[in-house]
Amino acid sequence: MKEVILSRLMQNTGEFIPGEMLGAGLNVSRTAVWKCVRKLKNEGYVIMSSSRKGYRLVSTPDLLNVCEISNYLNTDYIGRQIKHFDIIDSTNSAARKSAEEGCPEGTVVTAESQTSGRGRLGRQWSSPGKLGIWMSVVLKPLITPEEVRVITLAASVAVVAGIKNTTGIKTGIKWPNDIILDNRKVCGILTEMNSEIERVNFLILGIGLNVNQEQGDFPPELHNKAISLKMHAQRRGMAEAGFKRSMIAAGILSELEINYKKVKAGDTDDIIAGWKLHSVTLGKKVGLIAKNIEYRGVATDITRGGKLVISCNDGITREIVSGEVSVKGIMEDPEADMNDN
Ligand code: BT5
Repeated sequence: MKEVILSRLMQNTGEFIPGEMLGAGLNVSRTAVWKCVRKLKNEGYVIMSSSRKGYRLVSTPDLLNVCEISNYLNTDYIGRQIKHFDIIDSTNSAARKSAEEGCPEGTVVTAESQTSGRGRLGRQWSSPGKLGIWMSVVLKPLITPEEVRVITLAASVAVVAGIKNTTGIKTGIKWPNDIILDNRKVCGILTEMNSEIERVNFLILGIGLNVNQEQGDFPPELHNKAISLKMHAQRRGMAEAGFKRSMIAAGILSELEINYKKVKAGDTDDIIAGWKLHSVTLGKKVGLIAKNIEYRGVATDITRGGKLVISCNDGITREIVSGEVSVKGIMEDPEADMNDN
């Protein structure tokens, strides 16, 4: 009911709507409508009430709920169903639960903050309240687990395009899933799957994007590694007040659907080309660890299947499927990543 009332208010922003019209067809009393409006006001919506004229929406808060995101969304199915939480352990865990319960493909889980946001290999993801985009998308592609890699690449390309389209900020991609801004990490992507040997049952694509944090909002250990879009913009004397997260989230979801449709149609050349275009890894000196052995070399290419090609100093060219690759000069401390694993 709250969502219907909010969307009616939003469709008529700036105009008064009588209480009966707001609740029309919902089979609810005027008091129930009033209580609902009070709940919305508590969430940060500024709504004027007049006993004669009804209710008028004056301004909306920056929340990652379905009404706010739908306002900017341009998709057929990704993000058409959104489960929004004020606080949750991890949107990836909630999305997995929804997928297990049979939610439709494209369902998105968003949260204003996460208490146990996670990265790969059990690492923590800092997710403070209302400052970033913490969201997970449920996908059900008819592919093998092998092919999932390309979807992570497609998601990286979508994040870069979504950020560019909505804020004008250009970011880069560090293989395979870090989005980099001013040599620091602005976004991480965590792909988790439920699969059998030959077939993926569902994928959870978790996206964590730092939007409006200030330096002090990050834990000290991330001060040299992490950045938000707002910190970048402030350095350039723009966007003092921060960015609208719902608009950026919708921009990313819209780009994600475009890329996901390409992957489903077997058209991955475009994705790989987009990835190469924005890569901060290709052409750089890299370090990598494979089977506990450390190699150094230069990243030269990415294969159609999403493997990173490294021309190693020992004269051998290796294709890397996963694992950590540190890029010299990106995120200050290339050795740290290598020792993490
Ligand atoms: C990632 O892991 O980069 C994937 C992060 C995915 C987070 C999203 S949020 C929505 C969804 N729900 C979840 O529970 N997770 C996903 P990885 O490559 O392993 O990087 C983790 C490392 O990044 C940490 O060990 C820190 O060094 C660093 N880190 C943690 N929080 C950060 C932040 N907010 N910004 C930048 N770096 C961060």
